[in-house]
Amino acid sequence: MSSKPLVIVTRKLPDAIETRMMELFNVRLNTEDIPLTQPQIIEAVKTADVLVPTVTDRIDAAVLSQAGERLRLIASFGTGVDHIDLASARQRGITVTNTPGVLTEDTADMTMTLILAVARRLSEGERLIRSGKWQGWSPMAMLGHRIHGKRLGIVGMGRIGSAVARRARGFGLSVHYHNRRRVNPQLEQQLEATYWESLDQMLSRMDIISINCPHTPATYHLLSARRLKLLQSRAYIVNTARGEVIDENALMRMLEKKEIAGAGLDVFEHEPAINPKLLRLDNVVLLPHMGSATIEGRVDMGEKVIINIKTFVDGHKPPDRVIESML
Ligand code: 8YV
Repeated sequence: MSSKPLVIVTRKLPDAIETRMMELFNVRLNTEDIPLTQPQIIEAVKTADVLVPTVTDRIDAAVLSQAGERLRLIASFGTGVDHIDLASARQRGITVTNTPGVLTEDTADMTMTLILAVARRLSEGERLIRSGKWQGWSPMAMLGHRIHGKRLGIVGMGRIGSAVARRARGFGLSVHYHNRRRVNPQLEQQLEATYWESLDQMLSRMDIISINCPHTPATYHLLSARRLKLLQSRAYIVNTARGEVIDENALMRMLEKKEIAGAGLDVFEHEPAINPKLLRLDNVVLLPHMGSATIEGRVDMGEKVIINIKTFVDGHKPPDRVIESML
């Protein structure tokens, strides 16, 4: 690869990141931040040495089948990689990297925010004030539920799940989790977390469920209609991971019928499309995929992208290689 590889960045990134990229690489930016169409993405993979996509770009098998010989690295800006067909990338010898670790704390903060917002009816209260219809305090108005002393079941005890667990203890929640693999005993002890090998059994006993696993073929609709039915009617569910992990239609039907108490959703199955029925429900808090949206986080993500590209270009293994079996 030449000393200045052609790096194509699909979305607007923080100025400091873009400037550094300009110094290091022959870079094509998207300062207008208009998402690329599929033909534009195909054009990009045909010409770039390195592609820097985000969650809003679909880098599927059809796109990768048209990738040029020059494309050796996809340095994704983000942690989740479900927008990239990893198997096709591997077959074509294209390295894929992501930006893990730097959005852990922000995403865990947003998970706690959603737990509190749903249980304490934050959005409803805000809507009441803005509607101009608030008549003043009353003892029985806007009653939510206490979270202190409740059971939180974390689905996916990776970096973000563990960061949620640490916060949850501070709020007096007891921490439970389901993960493909049990975490090491020290961490379990430190988090005072109870491991459930059976997701079904955990779901039926929790007051709050938090989704913190990646979306992979194995976790698509992990929270299926059948599993959602296992939840208690007083349970809340929050999702800051990926919409596809929950069967959104089934969840919505249960919320409509009050078969579960509420949901806090930062991600959606077909985002940016939102099922209009969800918008009509009071017992949901809806956010526009902003779990990691801090300026500090975005700069750190950009730094990671730069380090991954630079290391790769210099002939070394980039630190954040995504290996399918790790997901
Ligand atoms: C990012 C995310 O903002 O990193 C992820 O997996 O879901 C988001 O928080 C987004 O992916 C950036 O591409």
